[in-house]
Amino acid sequence: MDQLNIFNDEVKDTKEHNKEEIKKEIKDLVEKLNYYSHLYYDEDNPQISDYEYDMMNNRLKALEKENPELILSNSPTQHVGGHVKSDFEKVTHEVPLQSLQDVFDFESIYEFDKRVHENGDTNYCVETKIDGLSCALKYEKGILVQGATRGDGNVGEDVTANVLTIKSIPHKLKEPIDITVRGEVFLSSKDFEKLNEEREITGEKLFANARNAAAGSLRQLDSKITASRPLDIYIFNVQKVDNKKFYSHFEELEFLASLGFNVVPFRKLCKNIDEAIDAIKEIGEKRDQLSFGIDGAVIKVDDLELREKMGVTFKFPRWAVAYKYPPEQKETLLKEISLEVGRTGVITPVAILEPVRLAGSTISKTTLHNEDFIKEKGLMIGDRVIIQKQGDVIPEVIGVNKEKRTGNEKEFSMPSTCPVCGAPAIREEGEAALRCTGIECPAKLLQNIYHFASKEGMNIEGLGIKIVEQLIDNNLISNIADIYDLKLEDIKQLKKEGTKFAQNLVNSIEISKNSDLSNLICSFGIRHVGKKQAKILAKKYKTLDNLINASIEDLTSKDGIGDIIAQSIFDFFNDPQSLDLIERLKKAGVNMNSLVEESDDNRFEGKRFVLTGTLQKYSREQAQYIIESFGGKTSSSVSNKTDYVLAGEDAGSKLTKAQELGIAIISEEDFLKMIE
Ligand code: 0OX
Repeated sequence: MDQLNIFNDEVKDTKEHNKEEIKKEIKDLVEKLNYYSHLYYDEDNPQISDYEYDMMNNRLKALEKENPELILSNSPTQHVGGHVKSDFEKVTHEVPLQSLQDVFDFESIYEFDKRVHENGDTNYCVETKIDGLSCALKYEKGILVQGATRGDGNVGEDVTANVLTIKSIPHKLKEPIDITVRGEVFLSSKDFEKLNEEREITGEKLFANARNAAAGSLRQLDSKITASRPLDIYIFNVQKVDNKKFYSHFEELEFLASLGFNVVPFRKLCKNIDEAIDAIKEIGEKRDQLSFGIDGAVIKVDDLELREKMGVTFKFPRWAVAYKYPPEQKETLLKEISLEVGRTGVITPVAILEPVRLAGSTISKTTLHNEDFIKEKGLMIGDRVIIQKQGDVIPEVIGVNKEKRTGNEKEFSMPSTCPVCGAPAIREEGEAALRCTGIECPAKLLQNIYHFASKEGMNIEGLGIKIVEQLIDNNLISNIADIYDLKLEDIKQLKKEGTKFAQNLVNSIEISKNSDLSNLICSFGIRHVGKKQAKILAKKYKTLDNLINASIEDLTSKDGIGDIIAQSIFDFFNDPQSLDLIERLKKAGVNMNSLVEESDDNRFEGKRFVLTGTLQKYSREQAQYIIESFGGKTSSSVSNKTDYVLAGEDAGSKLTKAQELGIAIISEEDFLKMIE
């Protein structure tokens, strides 16, 4: 998706545009915002920064304000943000969890103050806006009975089992009261970095930022995974309380602290808007030293009666706004430019930087994309460069501080040969990328195997980049199919890795043989074929042989598969090397078919499963996939609505709960019969 000029935030003179252009721009913005919102909410995988999202959203709002007749019904401005993922039981919030109106400058804060004073006088409370996942916690007689995500603000997901694993959430309050509170679940910057380091070693996909790591950790169907992540929470609101009346928000926060909650740590009572702005500036200055990430500051009317009077719009409370800081920038030294070779042979220049803290993490390297990018920015080795974090996602070099040049800086040029295998490196016409032409380049092999084993591919847990590197270095694998010849003894001999690790890896290699056809197609790393295209192809062709034999015309007869993708698929399956690989995988016993053949077989329709313990034949994801393909649902916690609990080895508390509630418990064997 191409980049918009989102920083041009003002709608300067819409009259200059003709209506058609505006209509097109609105449509474009709505599509992009909905796409990014889907990635953010459903996939926990943001591709752009909050700042970029907000800027696009602002642009859309401004255009819609000027042209109300062009507002589209699917515009994100027409519905409250957020989605509800179907894997969890739904919870309807008794009191909605509202979201906040964003503002990007102090002028808008003064306007907010003016609106407030049209209704009355008040203090303000300024708080850090913690960058995590909003949740509601419900206590009855002081005992925690339910934890739910915000979802769309009205309906969230029941994550009680997971919330119970968070150490800083009290299970019992200091007073036996009925209360529902709201807070932000988050991971500290340190814990987030540690988690990503561990994931790099085990080969799991890295989280883009701490918020997604927190969301991904809380929205786990297996609460053991949540328990293994050091999630934390800060509480900032009373949603509902029985037999108590508060007059001030600040007083409410103090009461929450007295009940035993961790209350949002930066909270300042301000007498007027200037004090509030000072508090916002203070948070901005301290931002770097906070142990957790923030995505702004919140200003709230402190007087609760005035809040009542001001009320809400259809989307936001009128008595609070969120101030969003511009993205953080830092200057640092460009020490070196190194080269990385990717799966498709693309040679990418990478900036090696003097480490700096930026928006909650330490940055020591970042991509420079390609030769053109380096030229455009005029980068030289030894330069002082300005880096900016594009929305807590990827740090980007945005410019050079040329005034600080000493004359010792060195020009950089891309190589003519691959830095790994020495084969010629070429840049094809019309392409920005430089590619290694070596057929047996070890760097490509490394990345290919890593991709094959990734979650979107064959999901071989434990086969991370470091292990693949060791396996190649020890001559244990020189081809993807060699993975299936690995023996326990081979893995055991790898440095530092114990027997338990080796046994687990052998097990997940074995389980990966039962992956769905869509995973197998995706695992080949065919150019332009990702998870989405692989699913389309698996659904259409049902077996790998059918796909191998498909003509280009047949391939393009399916929505979502265009000419370029079809050609790439066709070329891949007509390459003898690919066919050799497929033959070897077949011999190793790798499944070559769709796990669920009949797409209209809805034998599990209306049935809700809970998975617990370890299965022998299928991974949790595979079992989940099968259930959903047959029209069933899976959820994380056992309740009266659960139809079956599928209990594998070492099943824990969910099994006990199912026994208590008299819910049907099925073994893996029973399940296999049910899906025959
Ligand atoms: C935060 C945070 C979020 C209460 C009513 C509207 C918004 N992420 O830290 N939300 C709120 O306030 C809610 N406060 C916060 N501190």
